Amino acid sequence: MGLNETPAANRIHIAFLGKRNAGKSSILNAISNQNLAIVSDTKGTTTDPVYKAMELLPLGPVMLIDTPGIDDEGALGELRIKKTQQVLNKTDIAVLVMDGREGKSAEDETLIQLFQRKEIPYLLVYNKCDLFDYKNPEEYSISVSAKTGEQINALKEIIAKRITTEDPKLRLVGDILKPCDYAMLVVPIDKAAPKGRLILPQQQTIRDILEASAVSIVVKETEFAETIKNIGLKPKIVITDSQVFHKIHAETPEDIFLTSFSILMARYKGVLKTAVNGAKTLDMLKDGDKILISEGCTHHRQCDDIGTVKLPQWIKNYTKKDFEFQFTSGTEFPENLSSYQLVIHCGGCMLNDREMKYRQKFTVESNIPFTNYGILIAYMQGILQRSISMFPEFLAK
Ligand SMILES: Nc1nc2c(ncn2[C@@H]2O[C@H](COP(=O)(O)OP(=O)(O)OP(=O)(O)O)[C@@H](O)[C@H]2O)c(=O)[nH]1
Ligand SMILES: [Mg+2]
Repeated sequence: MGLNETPAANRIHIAFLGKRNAGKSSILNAISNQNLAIVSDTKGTTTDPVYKAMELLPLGPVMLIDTPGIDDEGALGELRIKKTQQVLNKTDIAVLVMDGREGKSAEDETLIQLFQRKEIPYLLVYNKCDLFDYKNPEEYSISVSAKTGEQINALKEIIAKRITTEDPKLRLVGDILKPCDYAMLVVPIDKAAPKGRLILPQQQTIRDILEASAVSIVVKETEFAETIKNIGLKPKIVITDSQVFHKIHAETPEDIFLTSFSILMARYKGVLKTAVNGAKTLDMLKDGDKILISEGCTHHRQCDDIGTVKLPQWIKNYTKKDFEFQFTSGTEFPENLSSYQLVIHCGGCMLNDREMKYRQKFTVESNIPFTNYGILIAYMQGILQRSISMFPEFLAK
């Protein structure tokens, strides 16, 4: 991935689904104006989801996902359908593609029900309108021809309209800052930090502080104590990387708010309250209980080390109990959680919002407590209460 490219997690994921031969791959090619996906009149041409990152005007950075036909047959077909459902866990907009001459089938109705159950905005595309008289019968539906390109631009526009914009109430930190407030950001530059840039949560926090007309002062942990002494005006808040949470906690006067980037991200993604409650259940677990530690990415050596080695050790030191740990990484996540007493997830920087929300929702609906690395670590270090006390929803009454 180039330095200036949008990470996959921040792209709007648009999946094309439907029966075999409906023209899913053809539509993806028409939209992207490239021959990315293989097209043929043989049913079942696409056998695995195909991902294509691109800029799609007027939307911006998107991830287009071509999928195998939902009506596939046999044992292999079943596997493909399972894959398609996994795709839906990260889909922001589902585009149901149909052969307009046939209209909506039972399989299509089943897919629509699935979209509704998963609360995924969707639209209906009646393809091959070069072969029938086109009409636009329902809301959020359109007739197009992938072959002639007719209505393909209109399709892009209704995809863009279908995107539910983020809840404007969700802010990283700007909502608790007034103009000209100081916010101090602590960013360690160690060998795990990417070369030449800041990571996304740090960039987004600085941006949000600017939008609140407040002031960011960014320092490494080694200059923090000196800076906070010399700064003159008292900062409203200190936001630190979790790795140096303990040190910064000790060096931040008690009357200054202190939190971490991962806590800000958790709040922004709507998982903070659940994760705080989840962390507190650690005290109630018994010897032999099963804990799932789930990592969203497969290639971060540093995350891997925290998840599989450090975290179990810290948990053991804190609880003095013996738990059974199980681990998953990347896109795999158990379909049945009933054997676990706690799920601990990474911050999810490599997963898109929808996938993270799905995992949280699924865990909570399975009646299993859910928390994440940063919040659990803060809890075990006795800093959690302090680091959420500034948010309206946690303010002591
Ligand atoms: N006339 C006409 N034919 C089309 C149109 N779109 C696709 N086709 C044809 O329909 C057939 C199936 O197209 P694909 O894009 O491979 O369909 P798919 O939905 O990806 O099919 P699977 O990968 O098998 O699930 C091909 O022969 C296409 O050339 C269209 O708008 N008009
Ligand atoms: Mg295909």
